[in-house]
Amino acid sequence: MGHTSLEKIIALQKNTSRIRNLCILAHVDHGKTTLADCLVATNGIISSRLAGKLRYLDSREDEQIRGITMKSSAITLHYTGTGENEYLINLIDSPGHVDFSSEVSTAVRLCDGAIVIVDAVEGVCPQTQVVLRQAWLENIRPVLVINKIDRLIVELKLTSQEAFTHLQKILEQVNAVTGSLFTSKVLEERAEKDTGAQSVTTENSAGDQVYDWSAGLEETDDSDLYFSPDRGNVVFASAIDGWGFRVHQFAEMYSQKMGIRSSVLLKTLWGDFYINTKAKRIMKGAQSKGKKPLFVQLVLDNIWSLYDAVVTRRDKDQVEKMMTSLGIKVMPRDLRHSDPKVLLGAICSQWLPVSEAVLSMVCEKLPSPAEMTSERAEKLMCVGLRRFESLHEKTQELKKAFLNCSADGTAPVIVFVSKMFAVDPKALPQNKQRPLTHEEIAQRRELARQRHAERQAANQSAESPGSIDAGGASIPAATSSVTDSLCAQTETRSVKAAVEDESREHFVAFARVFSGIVRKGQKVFVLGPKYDPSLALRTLPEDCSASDVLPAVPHMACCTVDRLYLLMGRELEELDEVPSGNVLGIGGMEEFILKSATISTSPACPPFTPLNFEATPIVRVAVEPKHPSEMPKLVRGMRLLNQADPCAEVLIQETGEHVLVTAGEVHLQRCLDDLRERFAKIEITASEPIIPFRETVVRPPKVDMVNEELGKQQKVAVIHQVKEDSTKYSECIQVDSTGLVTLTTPNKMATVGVRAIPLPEEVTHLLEENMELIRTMEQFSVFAREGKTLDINQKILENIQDLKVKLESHLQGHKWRGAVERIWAFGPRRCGPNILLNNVEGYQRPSMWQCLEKERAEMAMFRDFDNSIISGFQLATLAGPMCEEPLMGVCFSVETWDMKFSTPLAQHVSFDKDSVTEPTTVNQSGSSELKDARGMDVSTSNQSRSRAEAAESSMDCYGPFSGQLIAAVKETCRYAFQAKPQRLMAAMYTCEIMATAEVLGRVYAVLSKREGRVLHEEMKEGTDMFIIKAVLPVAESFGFAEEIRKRTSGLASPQLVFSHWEVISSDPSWVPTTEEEYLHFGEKADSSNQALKYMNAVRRRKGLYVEEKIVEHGEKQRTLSKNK
Ligand SMILES: Nc1nc2c(ncn2[C@@H]2O[C@H](COP(=O)(O)OP(=O)(O)OP(=O)(O)O)[C@@H](O)[C@H]2O)c(=O)[nH]1
Ligand SMILES: [Mg+2]
Repeated sequence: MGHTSLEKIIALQKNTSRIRNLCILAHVDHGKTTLADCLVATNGIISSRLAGKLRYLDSREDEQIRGITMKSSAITLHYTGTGENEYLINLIDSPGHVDFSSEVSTAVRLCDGAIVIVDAVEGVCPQTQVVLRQAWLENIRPVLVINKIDRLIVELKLTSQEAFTHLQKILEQVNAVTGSLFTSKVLEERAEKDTGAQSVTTENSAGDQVYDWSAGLEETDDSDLYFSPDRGNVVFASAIDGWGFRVHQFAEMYSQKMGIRSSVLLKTLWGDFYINTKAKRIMKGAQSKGKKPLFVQLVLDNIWSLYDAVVTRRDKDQVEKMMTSLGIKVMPRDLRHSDPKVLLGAICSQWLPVSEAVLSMVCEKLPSPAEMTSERAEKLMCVGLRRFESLHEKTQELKKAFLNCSADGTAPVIVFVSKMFAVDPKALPQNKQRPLTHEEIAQRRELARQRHAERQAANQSAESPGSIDAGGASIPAATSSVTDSLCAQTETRSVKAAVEDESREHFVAFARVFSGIVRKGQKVFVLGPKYDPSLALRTLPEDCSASDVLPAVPHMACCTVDRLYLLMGRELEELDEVPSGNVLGIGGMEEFILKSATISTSPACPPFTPLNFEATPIVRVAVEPKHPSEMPKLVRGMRLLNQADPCAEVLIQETGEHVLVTAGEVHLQRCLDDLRERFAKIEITASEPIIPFRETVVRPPKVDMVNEELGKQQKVAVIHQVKEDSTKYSECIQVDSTGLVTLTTPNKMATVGVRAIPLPEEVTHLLEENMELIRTMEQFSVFAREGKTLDINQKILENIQDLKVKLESHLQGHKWRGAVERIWAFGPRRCGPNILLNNVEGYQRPSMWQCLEKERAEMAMFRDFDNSIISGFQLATLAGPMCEEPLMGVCFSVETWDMKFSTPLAQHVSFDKDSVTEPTTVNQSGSSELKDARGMDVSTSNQSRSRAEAAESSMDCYGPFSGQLIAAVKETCRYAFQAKPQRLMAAMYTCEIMATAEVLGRVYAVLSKREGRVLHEEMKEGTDMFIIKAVLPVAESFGFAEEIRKRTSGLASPQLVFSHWEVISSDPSWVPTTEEEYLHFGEKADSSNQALKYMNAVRRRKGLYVEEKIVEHGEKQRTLSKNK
């Protein structure tokens, strides 16, 4: 606990305006945990000598070994600012490594502000941009710390003047990122206003409302947004040496010395100003006049000379002189220490303590929980596409609770749990051995004495010993049978009881109270992310509470708050109640919450918007226990892991494999370690990472493999080959030379003709990016079919419109005329990057884009079995013919769809079974024919019933018709796909590698060995570092970071971020066809084909047939012409 008592913290928790919830965000290794150490040391939790070395918040062993943070953890600190103002600071340290960026999201959600750290040497890095964006998206206010300034002095050996220019550049870079975020937001808002105004004018036909069109970028005040030293939201620091300052500290210091007003100094210290000593005036234009800027002269020069004296020259006299002028005294042992950094630390921590600079900035510049903006409150309350105004009235009322952040007992309790973390049961306060206070020791002594006396009395009266009163507050009940009077033994027993409980994994919910007071033992509602308050309010009685007996409501559970904890880094302290505005831990929720949830006493509370995770889980491995009998343990362990990690996914594949999906290699390693040592506690083996691929078709290549143009002749040969292949197909399939595949269902009732067309790359990208929008459209269509309407937010409608326009602009040309309007479905899973196109003559179905239409078009109707076609397409796109991986960037155009039968009876048979595969198949809008069929069915005579049976039995051998149609469509799509040149697509990472010139060559070597491609390379200004941006296939990335680190002796360490899918240019099924190719590759063409290798590896893993010749000829193999 350090030197602040629990009572003090509890008292501070009640004063909402003095609470600051903040997280530390930065790129990996920029010094977050080191800075956190310095702040933690101010509370005496760790010694200030160890601050920066201990990395106290990296409590896991692997975090300490690897030197990176892997989870976010919170600690509560007490700070006394100027004027005896006391603050409570809930500090959350977050990881910077991309693999753990989901942990950043969980941290940011609970905070009101963030300290963004930037390394003074590396400057703005990819993750810095990401975290700034995350802070922005969550509407939390950032402050900046430029850290590691010592490196500019010691490593880069910059002069103070050079350092100033360098720091200015960094600040510009950071502000540029914020600026771009801001601009995009303003533009978005303006667009929103525009449409708002339009609707106003259309509604208000008199036109007396005047709308100010000029509102825009120029007018919006953005000055508060940027980081600027004179505004006090920037700290310059070296966390490791323990110093840091804001310019106003120097302004005050010099205003006395030089007799210049501190406000003037503050404005001019950071900028192009210099001091004219003769005139004693501050002048502008230091740079043009070749003068030393104020910041260099008054600030940096002091620091530079201190480093020079202490670290570089080790000039004792000089040091002593400086210390006396600063009025600092250090301990003699620090003065004598052989490591100059110790002395430096001792001086700096008194002169410019970093903790003071950072904490005072945080308290001044970051908002308290009570200052929640209305924008943020609405954002938190509106899940996805809902409009705030469309929420239930009672739900809307809760906005007040958010804004007030009131901690009085009557306010509804609203708590958000952003993650669940596993805690070692030994670390739980209830299981911990507390050092006893003096009174307690005395009390125990007294008790023991009493017991001793009792026993003696009992012995004397020759009676059996009576039971002992264990009701004393400090003696747990488990010791009731102890007859020995020694306290120590009592203690060990209680510990034992706790150990028995250890087999259960304890989870603590990482949460924050947004309104009300949570109390131990309180009954609350736990609301899942899909909970819908308006639905629940309809079913629940008015003014009900969680303690009532209530009917079951989906995604809602009632539970009792078991335990409340104060999060203190590695430790937890138990609390009885936590008022609004605080970060806390809640115990006993593991049964009710999987990863995140909203807790409230009001059923009107909406679930919070889901956290937005930046990382895409992409690396998957199959795990199994070393001893098969331990399977149940593994299953349990995986379940716990799933709960404990915000980003890891655990699934069971159809093959029965247990698969773990993680964000990257480091994350994977951590998950496996957790499984082994914590959750499953068994030995496990993990497969090689399962690498995802996508399958696609491309346009026929114009050149062959040796870059010779393909003539007509060869093209004809290829077509012949397709024809030859088609003889392999069963009789009901026809493939024509243009790739149109026609297939008839086994019962000969329906024929479909499908052609596969590659989608332009931009379209695929667009579809991928807008998955959510497509899902919304899909949902809208489903609702529309059921006759319901879905209220979609205006902004989302605009985005859909925008998507449509973009699609239209990319799908140009003869082939795509009117294609966007004729989109039938997207797939797989109805929202993927493939398109099903309706090119059936005379079939006008309701458009995909009907949510954009003001009134519904009456003309268009669904044909029967429309849904079977969609289902077939979904299946076909989910697993392609090459290696059963999902398709991407393929358009299936349905060109013919003939149904031979129209007798109502046959339809009746199929109608009934149609709904087996797709519950939404039944359409109400169009199938009047179908209704007739049913109507007739009711009144049919026996005769027609027997006809129906006959019809049914005649089709029985092929199964229900809709099923046949689904299978037929799927097969047609597959054949159509195969009729085109097929390619695999590989997942690609991007990485930014920073390396010095000496190791550049080696970095390139590793990259090219792993089929990476350098996108660009530039020199980082002011340093000797190069920044290389490259892309690398995920399939080749395992061990990449490690290899780079080794080859460059740890100088470069890349971070891999999933970026996109890329077509592998080589054809896996390629065989030489042209003369040149024969000449070049030999007739066997057995040189390595990367795509084929990948494809076969996937097929082998999935247990599919792999076409491979092991030995081609019995006799000694010929030496073929040299391959490339
Ligand atoms: N020279 C110098 N090194 C520093 C400074 N602050 C931190 N470091 C070093 O930078 C390395 C990374 O520091 P951490 O505090 O672990 O960085 P982090 O941002 O928490 O890293 P992650 O949590 O993994 O993202 C450590 O070796 C620190 O000693 C500083 O001010 N100057
Ligand atoms: Mg860290």
